[in-house]
Amino acid sequence: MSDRLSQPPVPVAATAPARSPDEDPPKVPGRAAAFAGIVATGAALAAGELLAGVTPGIPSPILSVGRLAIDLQPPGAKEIVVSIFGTSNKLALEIVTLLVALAIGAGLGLLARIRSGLAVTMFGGFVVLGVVAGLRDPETQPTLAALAGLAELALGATALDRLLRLAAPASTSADTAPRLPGSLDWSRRTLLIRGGGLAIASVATSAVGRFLLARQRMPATGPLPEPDVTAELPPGADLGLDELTSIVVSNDDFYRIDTALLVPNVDREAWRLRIHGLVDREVTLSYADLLALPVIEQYVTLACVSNRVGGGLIGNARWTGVRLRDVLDLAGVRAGATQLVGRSADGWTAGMPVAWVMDPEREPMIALGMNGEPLPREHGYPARLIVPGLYGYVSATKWVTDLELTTMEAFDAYWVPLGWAKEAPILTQSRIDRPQDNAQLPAGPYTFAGVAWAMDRGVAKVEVQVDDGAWREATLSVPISEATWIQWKIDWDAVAGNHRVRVRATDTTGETQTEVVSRPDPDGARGWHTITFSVR
Ligand SMILES: Nc1nc2c(c(=O)[nH]1)N[C@H]1C(S)=C(S)[C@@H](COP(=O)(O)O)O[C@H]1N2
Ligand SMILES: [Mo]
Repeated sequence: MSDRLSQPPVPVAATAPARSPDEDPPKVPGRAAAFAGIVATGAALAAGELLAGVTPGIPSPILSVGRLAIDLQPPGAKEIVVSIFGTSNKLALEIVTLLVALAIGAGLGLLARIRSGLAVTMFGGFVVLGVVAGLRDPETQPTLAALAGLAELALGATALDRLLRLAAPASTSADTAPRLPGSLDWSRRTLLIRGGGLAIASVATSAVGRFLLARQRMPATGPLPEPDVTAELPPGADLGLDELTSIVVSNDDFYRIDTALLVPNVDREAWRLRIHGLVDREVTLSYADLLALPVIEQYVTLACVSNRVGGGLIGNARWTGVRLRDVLDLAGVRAGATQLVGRSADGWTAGMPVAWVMDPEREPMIALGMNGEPLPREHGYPARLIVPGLYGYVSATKWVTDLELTTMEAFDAYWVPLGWAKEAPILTQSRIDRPQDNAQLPAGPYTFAGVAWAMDRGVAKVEVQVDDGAWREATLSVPISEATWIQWKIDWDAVAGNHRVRVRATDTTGETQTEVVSRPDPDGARGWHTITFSVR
């Protein structure tokens, strides 16, 4: 005792016993190590988000790995994910990706207690995975991505090392300090304060990064060309009932389906469309080259194969653009070509029969505008395919940059190996918009209404059945064309009780929808839409 007191004061750091390299590091409690791993991983990811936001060409690690997960998904996975999370499935995927990364971080923190070199190496391995996943995006600049990866690794490894040091039970000073039972010792409190601070800073940094990333991708639009051929809505095209989906869906309300976590950021001036494969001469067109062709306008209803009976993954818009056949003629389609493959700026593909595209009965187009505005970025700016009568996944390539003429046998597009049909014309369907399921209506006169479609054959009739009554034919809106949906309505005298209403459409080939409701895969949902409601 007296010996100790008589010693000259020394700096605290110097009292820590020096360790030789082969000595075991001080034992860090497991929870503290996992915490350190999570915080360090979060800091590295946050740095990645910030760098991606500040510098175009640097990929966001979370988005890159999420995109990889989408592309590597097993058949059927999308159906399950969409049925659980609906249209928030992309946000859900990002959150899951983040949680998995943080869980791995916890594991690395634990590993670092025993083998810190191995933990840092594995940390580096995950950073490399993130960078490699990012390289799959054509907008990524490899050198910048690699430098960003190094910075993320350096930050993560440093943070892990510092936090683990804090977590190590302090030697002399803490041993001598009196401890209240149950209280945190000083080193653990420092770990929580520093680690918590770093975690908060990481969340803030990520938010700034994402804000900047979104700003990078602000619409870079331009004037839409004046069409040489305009499309008019015939009088009576819209029945104008409230709660009934309008015959033309606004760009803001139009459904959106794609595999892109980040909407591709395509510059109209730099954009090119290459047409190659089984053609007489390969051509590459600029946006200005397209505008040298006649510009047309037409209404076409786009439908998603994943739409369930009664679902909303369908919409009708006025598209402005050039005829796809005019573009293909510039290259000259060779006789042996049976499949046209559209490829997007982010590597997605759709494949459709050449015969479908070449049929003079319909007018497939390269759309540049939607409802009188340049294509919104989410809907394919600056150019996309619109092919009447085919589901979107086999035709409607957004951000299209490449058209390849090949054979049906030679190539399977994106969704085909995942269990979806290779050829997918849109099935005849009808939907009840009013009333909504489980609605309560007052007794008295009521009008049932909805939409029906059979692109691009056209709807011949829509029939409605209340309870077990007779099928009655509904009044139809004036069709815009066979490439679009129609609205239907039918009056009814609502009587008290619980009721069921069903709808079925017949197309112009005479085919009526089948009754039994089936799942969307592999080639579109079938079955009559049914609504139950009560009148009191
Ligand atoms: N590049 C690209 N284009 C794409 C897709 C995609 O994932 N990537 N999805 C397709 C699908 S499945 C549909 S239903 C339509 C939807 O178009 P929209 O989002 O403009 O409504 O786009 C098609 N075009
Ligand atoms: Mo789709």
